[in-house]
Amino acid sequence: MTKNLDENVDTSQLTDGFHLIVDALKLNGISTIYNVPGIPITDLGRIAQREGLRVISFRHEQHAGYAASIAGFLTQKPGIALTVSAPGFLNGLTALANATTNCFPMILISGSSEREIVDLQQGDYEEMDQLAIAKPLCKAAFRVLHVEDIGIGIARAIRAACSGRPGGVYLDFPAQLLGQVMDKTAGAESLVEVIDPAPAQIPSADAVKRALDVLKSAQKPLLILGKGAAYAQEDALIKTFVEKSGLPYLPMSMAKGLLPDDHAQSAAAARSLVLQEADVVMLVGARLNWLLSHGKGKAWGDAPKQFIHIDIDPGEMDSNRAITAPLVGDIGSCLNALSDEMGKDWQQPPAEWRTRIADKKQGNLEKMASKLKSNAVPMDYHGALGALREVIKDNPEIILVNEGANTLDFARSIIDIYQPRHRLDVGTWGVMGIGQGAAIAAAIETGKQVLAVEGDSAFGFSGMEIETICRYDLPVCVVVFNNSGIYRGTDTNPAGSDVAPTVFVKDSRYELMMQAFGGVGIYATSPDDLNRAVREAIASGKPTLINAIIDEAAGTESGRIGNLNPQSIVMQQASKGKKS
Ligand code: OXT
Ligand code: ADP
Ligand code: MG
Repeated sequence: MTKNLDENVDTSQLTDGFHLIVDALKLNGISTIYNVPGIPITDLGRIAQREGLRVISFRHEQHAGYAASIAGFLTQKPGIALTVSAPGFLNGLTALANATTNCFPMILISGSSEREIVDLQQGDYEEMDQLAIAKPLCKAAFRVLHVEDIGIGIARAIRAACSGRPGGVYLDFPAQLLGQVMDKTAGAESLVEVIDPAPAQIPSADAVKRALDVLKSAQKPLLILGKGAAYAQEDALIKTFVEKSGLPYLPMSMAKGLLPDDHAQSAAAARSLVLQEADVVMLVGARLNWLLSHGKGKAWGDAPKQFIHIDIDPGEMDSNRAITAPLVGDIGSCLNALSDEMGKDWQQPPAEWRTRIADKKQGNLEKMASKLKSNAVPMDYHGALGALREVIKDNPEIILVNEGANTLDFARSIIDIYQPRHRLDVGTWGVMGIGQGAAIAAAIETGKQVLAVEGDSAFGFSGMEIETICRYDLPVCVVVFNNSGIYRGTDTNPAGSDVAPTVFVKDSRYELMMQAFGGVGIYATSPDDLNRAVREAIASGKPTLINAIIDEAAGTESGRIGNLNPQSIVMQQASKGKKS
């Protein structure tokens, strides 16, 4: 069926790899491609744009990849990243692996070099066995060699990305494939529209009963909502379940806003207490990984616990702790089944437990409220974030993007989120560099105003993408928390003239970067300045970068996860010696 180019062929009856890829994506409801052009995929981007897809070109593939993964998280459709071969592919691979780790559906499409030359390792242009390299880093990886298989290849990629636990998929399109031609009608017939890419997974009746029995036995129940719950887009059902059950809940960072953070049942401001004292913990779309201290140790206290775990992936059960009541299925089906079974005899959690949480919460909220009033100049984290907290409170439809160490950890507890999927952050890997990619995808996919709050180090990983923000004139306001360094700007080097490894150029004028591309750049030294500048950015919707000057000494090493830095007796003795 595949035809070679021939001057005498009637080309009006032919199609080619380029067009079939675009047609297959369109047939499956894909509307945007995040890419960096170059050999061999430049024309693919051009044709996609001509055929009505939105093609957003980045300055670096990693950020196109992060954008695609966030598009996947926000829409439940695989975000598409498109890269050139070897180096472009490798640049995109970090984002693909990150998408898989975070359970976001994404497809990385890369052009690749000639198979015959690559396999004989004869030194082709950008030679690399990309399929083999991608395989261990993603959920599935496919290569298409024949133009008539493009439809099936894209269908397999979509299904693999979206079904079960979502993740990243690699799709390898050798350059030759793009130029292959075939009969137009046969080409159209070869395309596949994926029906029901994420089929419901209904939990067994036994599992539902078991979970409910355990939940009913609880004296101190706790619900933990993770970003899987945010991804599931069962917002109304989750809210109804939480309110009907009366369970206190903890939102993981990207589940904030699933219910508004000021909800009476939120136990976020009593986190340590509820983790330590709960006797039954029900996890909904959250893993017992490092972010939850693996469900054991000091953070979880000594009280014996039973776990109920709702997850679409059966392999997640018992991964860190024994799960008394595994409930395997999609969140919608599981919560519907639980709600049906709860019936009229459901009892609210004991009043004593609810009061204990409310008291602890009140204390922490009051402590926080007084710190947020800080008007210090240079700003501390509470003063600066207190200003941003008010902006989000007044504009709850804004999507917050957040990365950094102190900038991340303080913002997570200070800035309340009021709507589902309105907080995007560093996710399961704590990865720096998601900032601009996530902001761009959020603006493109939702059309909403985005506020990206980033440490100065975090910003640096994707800083050049502010040109992308300006080029597409996106309503993104980036606030760089400038403390002249990673964690702090105060480290010194006792041994030489180089600056300490964590310190940056002092008094950096990040706002001028935005001005260089025609956006608005503002220098802000006080919470009032910051408040005013962000509100102006929102009112104008213009690309804006605010350089927010933060006290160099205000942060702590690694934010709230300093305990994860390796310790040694030798280091401790050395630092004791230094102090004495
Ligand atoms: O209950 P207690 O009393 O304990 O109190 C808790 C809550 O109850 C309370 N709370 C509240 N009180 C009042 N009101 C409200 N509303 C409220 N809400 C909560 O507050 C406390 C704390 O609550 P929280 O935050 O919920 O709980 P906790 O204990 O912190 O939670 C634990 C965790 C683990 C869930 C949480 O800490 C978490 O999610 N952490 C994520 C941390 C993370 O991912 N960090 C990023 C990585 S750090 C590091 O690796 C960095 N690098 C290296 C690097 C990376 N990452 N990537 C790449 C590609 N290359 C290199 C780098 C380079 S960070 C970094 C740059 C840093 O420098 P920047 O300049 O960017 O940033 P700055 O630090 O600002 O300079
Ligand atoms: P967090 O970091 O917020 O704790 P995780 O990324 O660790 O969240 O966990 C998300 C979990 O949600 C994953 O284990 C994933 O399998 C699960 N998940 C994703 N989508 C669904 C869904 N529709 N139904 C059930 N579980 C889901
Ligand atoms: Mg910093």
